[in-house]
Amino acid sequence: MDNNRRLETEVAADRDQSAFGSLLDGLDKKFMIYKIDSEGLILDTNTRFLDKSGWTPKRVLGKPFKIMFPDTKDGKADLMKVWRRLRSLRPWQGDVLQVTKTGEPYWVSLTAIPVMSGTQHLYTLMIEADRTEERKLREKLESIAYTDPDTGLMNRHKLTEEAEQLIQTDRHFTFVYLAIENFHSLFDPGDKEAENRILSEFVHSMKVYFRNSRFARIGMNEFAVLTPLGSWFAEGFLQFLDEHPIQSDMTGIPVRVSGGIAKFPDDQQSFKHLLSASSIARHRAMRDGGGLITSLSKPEQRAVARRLRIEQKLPGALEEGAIQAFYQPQVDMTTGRIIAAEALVRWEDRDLGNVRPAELIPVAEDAGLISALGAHVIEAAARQAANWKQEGIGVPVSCNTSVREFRAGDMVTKIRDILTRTACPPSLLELEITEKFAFEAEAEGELMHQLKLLHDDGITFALDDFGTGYASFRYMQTVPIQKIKIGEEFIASFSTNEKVGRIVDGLVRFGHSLGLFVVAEGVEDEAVYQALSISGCDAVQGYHTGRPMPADQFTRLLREQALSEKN
Ligand code: G
Ligand code: G
Ligand code: MN
Repeated sequence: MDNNRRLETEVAADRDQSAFGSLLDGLDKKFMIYKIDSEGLILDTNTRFLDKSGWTPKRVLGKPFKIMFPDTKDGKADLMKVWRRLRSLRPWQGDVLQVTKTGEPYWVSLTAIPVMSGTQHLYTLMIEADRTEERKLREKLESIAYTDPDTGLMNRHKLTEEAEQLIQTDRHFTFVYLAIENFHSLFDPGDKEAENRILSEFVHSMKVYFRNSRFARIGMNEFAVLTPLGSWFAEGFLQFLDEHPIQSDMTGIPVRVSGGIAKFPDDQQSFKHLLSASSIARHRAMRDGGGLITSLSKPEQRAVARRLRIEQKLPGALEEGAIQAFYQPQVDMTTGRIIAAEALVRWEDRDLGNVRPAELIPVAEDAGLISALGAHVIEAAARQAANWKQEGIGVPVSCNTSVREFRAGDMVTKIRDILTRTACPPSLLELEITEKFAFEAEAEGELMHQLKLLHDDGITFALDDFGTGYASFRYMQTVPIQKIKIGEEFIASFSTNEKVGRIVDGLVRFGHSLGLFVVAEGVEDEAVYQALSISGCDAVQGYHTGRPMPADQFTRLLREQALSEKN
């Protein structure tokens, strides 16, 4: 650097100094401040910094600022983060742990600002606010948030984090779900002391048996163990409990334990899956009489994994329009005309393959997605019905519903919105409800109210799977139904089983006596068709008269029908 240039920088530095002067005065009162040069050496400090850090100016000036960071892995990582940023002359802000001269840790919120004069780096200002109290409070809150107060074990929240950490670092482990089945019969209700004694004894047994493992309490009487030990070892815990019964007041306590095991990564590959698979195994163990720790078979493990994959992919599939409605014709027995289309949900996924409704609907219900799924199908069906009407080949569409969609509360608004949006008249929409649904609606004013409102709008209702549910017909008087659909369970053995034949005859007559339209479902061949015809059944739906099919195929059928009627 020539003389002129040096002079320029010094002048700039002076100007800078004075500009900062008053600003620094203000900061000085509130913050710990020091300056470092471009090598990271400490140039200057204020008094607050010296008070907190325990350094004297004589000792600290000229030392590398890395002395402020603890000599630990985290400390070094923090230091590197800050330093890398400052070396590229960009400011850094964040919370870091610092140490005093004698090694006492304290938290600060650090703002590090490289001060420039033009392109020249003058120094870096390190401004720190003490965060130790906040940190202490936060750590205390975290420990409360992470531990079960009765046992001191981790809670479910912390367990999730721990397990996910193991999974991320690809560490093999066994997930053991344990439950004391007879927990509540082991002490008098309200005897908190006895309850805690039993808990602590049980926890002690777990800790003695499962070495090098992590334990969590995940329910009143439920625990989880993350252990590197194998499943055969986990199963042995029951024998250990037999041989070393847990004690209270010198007497053995007859705990009955059941459990489920799932291994990472052999059985399941995520925490949710491990929890689900082990919980299902545990419930089955309990159902089979308890006193058993067991795991699911390979096919069952796969079923759990598939179920959760369905749950995970469903929202995306709904958004992308991967879920469609297929349509199956209902055919009038006297005229042979298609008089309605039942909309049936279909989902073909690249990984999952064909997700059948029987699989999909229960998952959607459990995952709280049934309303979204139902609305999606109803909207597609209503739009289709409006199109057919426009073309002059209109038939009503019939949509399946789940009682949970109505329990969500806004079903009426939702359906009205759909009909408005799709320009589908209410008379072209039929909703199928199950007997179970009708039975519950009869007792629940809120459900009944919704059915009535929709019925008043002109929407019709069909009772699906009739005869297979509840042998209670009281709802027939109050629930607004216009149609019954006799379930395929009956129809399948109709022509071969005389008793079933008489039941179907009876169901048809029963329906007619109430003035209802009767449809038979699952009609697969001519013999059944003929027998139903003799019974006086009004319409059929089944493979014999048409399988569920995509909309365009159904449209062709309707066009052909319209053509043949013109001729
Ligand atoms: O098409 P499939 O036979 O696989 O249908 C099985 C079951 O799924 C049937 O009982 C049918 O009522 C139900 N289902 C089909 N589509 C829907 C739908 O969109 N919503 C609801 N809630 N159930 C449906
Ligand atoms: O429960 P619900 O009635 O909504 O179920 C109708 C289901 O029955 C449809 O999913 C359809 O796939 C199926 N289905 C339709 N026709 C036949 C048939 O002729 N035989 C059998 N086994 N199933 C049928
Ligand atoms: Mn149906």
